[in-house]
Amino acid sequence: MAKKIILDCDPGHDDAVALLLAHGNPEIDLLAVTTVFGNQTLDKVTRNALAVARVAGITDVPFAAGCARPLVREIETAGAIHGESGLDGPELPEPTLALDPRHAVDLIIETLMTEEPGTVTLVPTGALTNIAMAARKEPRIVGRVREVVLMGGAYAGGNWAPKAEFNILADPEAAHIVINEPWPLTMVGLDLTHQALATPDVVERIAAVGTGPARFVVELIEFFAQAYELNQYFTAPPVHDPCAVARVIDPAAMTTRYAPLNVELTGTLTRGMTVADFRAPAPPGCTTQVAVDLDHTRFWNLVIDALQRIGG
Ligand SMILES: [Ca+2]
Repeated sequence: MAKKIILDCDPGHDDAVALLLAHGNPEIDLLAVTTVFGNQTLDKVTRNALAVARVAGITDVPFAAGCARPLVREIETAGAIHGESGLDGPELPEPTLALDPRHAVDLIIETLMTEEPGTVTLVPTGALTNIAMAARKEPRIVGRVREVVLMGGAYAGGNWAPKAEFNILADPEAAHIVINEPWPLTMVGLDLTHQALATPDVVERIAAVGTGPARFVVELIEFFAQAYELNQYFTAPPVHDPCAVARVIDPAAMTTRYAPLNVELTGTLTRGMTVADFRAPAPPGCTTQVAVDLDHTRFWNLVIDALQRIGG
């Protein structure tokens, strides 16, 4: 049976790859795509999501725009990594899909309250504002979600601050809400996604698919590679967000570890840090896992297989 997911994203180069993977993989039933500010402003990332929908040939999935700013802090975007559009590099097609009129928070709630309890996985790959708002507006969703598999955070080091990852630092209070709800939650953080490098052999394999969507991904990765080389000294860029989708498709593509997890809200140097407690085996009933090791080949095989299935 296909695994039902809601992808809550801020495209974003790696969000675009996550969306293509979710659409192209036959084991995923993509119920909805929701957008949140983050890599760029809400207007830009929403337009980008609809442009990627056109590239992927997605016509039957509702796309809804969500929160335009964090719960407490001021908005900060990631133009240095994703460019002025949020998806610089390839030429973006004019969207053909119309935006769903509902707010993302309402679409998330309505989907979870309609689907069979325990069947829908939330896959947030941006700031956690929409998910936190949904949990506060309709607390019953917490018991109905199968799992939250989020890209964000890190238990070792950060990227937007020495100890904080961008998605969590973008809205630490929202992350605090989401991580402290009792739903099963897997944090696919930088510890894992920095292993998802688009190495030259990977880019060659994607190019060899030879389709429009594959060329689109190659152009995304080329821009992303330059940005990561300039900003963070990577020789091949980490493609974070599809790792969360891959975890839902094929849990064995990565190892995880149960650990109590929380978010630092008040640290003067560490605000937005995700703190995992590895000092002892996780206590009984611990609901939070963190991703540790990625099977690089298995992960990229999933992405390439999805592109082959999408065709075009
Ligand atoms: Ca993202």
